[in-house]
Amino acid sequence: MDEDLTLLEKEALQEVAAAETEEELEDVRVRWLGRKGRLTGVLRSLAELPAPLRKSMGQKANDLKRLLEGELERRRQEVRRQREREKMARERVDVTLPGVPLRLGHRHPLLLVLEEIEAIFRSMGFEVAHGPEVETDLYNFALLNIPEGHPARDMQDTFYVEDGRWLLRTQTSPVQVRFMQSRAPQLPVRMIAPGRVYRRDDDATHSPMFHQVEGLVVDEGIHFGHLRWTLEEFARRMLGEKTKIRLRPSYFPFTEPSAEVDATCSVCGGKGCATCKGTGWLEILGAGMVHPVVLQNGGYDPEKVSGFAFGLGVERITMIKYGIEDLRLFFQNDPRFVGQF
Ligand code: 2NM
Repeated sequence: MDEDLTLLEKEALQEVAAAETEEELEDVRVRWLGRKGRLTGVLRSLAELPAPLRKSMGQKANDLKRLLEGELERRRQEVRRQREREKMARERVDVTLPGVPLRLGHRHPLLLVLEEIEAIFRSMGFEVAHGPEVETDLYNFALLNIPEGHPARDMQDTFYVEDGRWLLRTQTSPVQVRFMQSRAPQLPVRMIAPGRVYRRDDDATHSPMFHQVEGLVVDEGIHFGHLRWTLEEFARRMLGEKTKIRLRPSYFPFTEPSAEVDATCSVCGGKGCATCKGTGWLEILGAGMVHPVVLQNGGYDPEKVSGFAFGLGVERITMIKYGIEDLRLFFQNDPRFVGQF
């Protein structure tokens, strides 16, 4: 029986050492220590032995049981570590390889320039106000002194919505009327109204939707000199400090007098080139002294206050600033174009 236990120990330990997986180890455990296991059988049969032999055999058999349990556990951990090492080797990654480049998002050139325009006017004390893109005839036209029958009101030029009570604003000046009405009679008013506007135009130089910034200053004693300085300062900050402006007489229903404002060409510096068609000048915006009727519609007394206003196209300013020749590039959103700014 002594001899038997030594043989059993050898055999059991060999099986443990030969097991390559946790499943195989579990099979070994069941085969030896399970309910019908070989060592379990030995321990059970001790009861039939005479007392002195039972004691020494019992001792040895129990020692073997503990040894086997210990070896099973040791081998289980060994197998588990081995499997982990194999997995690591299999899944090895070279962390020094270059990563997959992320394509970062960026501002659209129009937004970039719009933000620049806003920053320039904010620094001069202007507020930035927004308003609805779907407007009424009253705010888009009537209150701005644009009479019934004016060509701008034509179906050919304006997008009307439903029965003609609503329209897509053709300019952001309705925002300025709303702003004056909400402020009057407080002074001063210094604000710009940026946003999308809509006109029934579509060719190489006109888009049915484009972006405008209109500005408005109202206070006691505002005169044409304030307009001129403000717009020259804007042109210098936007297009370069050497930029000069010139004003040509013009007509808008909501201003009197009115002017078209040109800046010295930022491509040739005023010498004359293809961009400015040899003139040295580029038209950048329209402006004028706010018409008394418009001030009145805004809630201000034109006998006591005066104001100037201007309107510019963000697409146009962006094309001048970056030398972009085709307006349609802004709306095609080709990443090769919009990613350059
Ligand atoms: C322009 C040109 C001239 C203008 C006028 C007003 C308002 F609301 F005060 F009457 N806002 N914007 C204005 C004046 C706009 O765009 C070329």
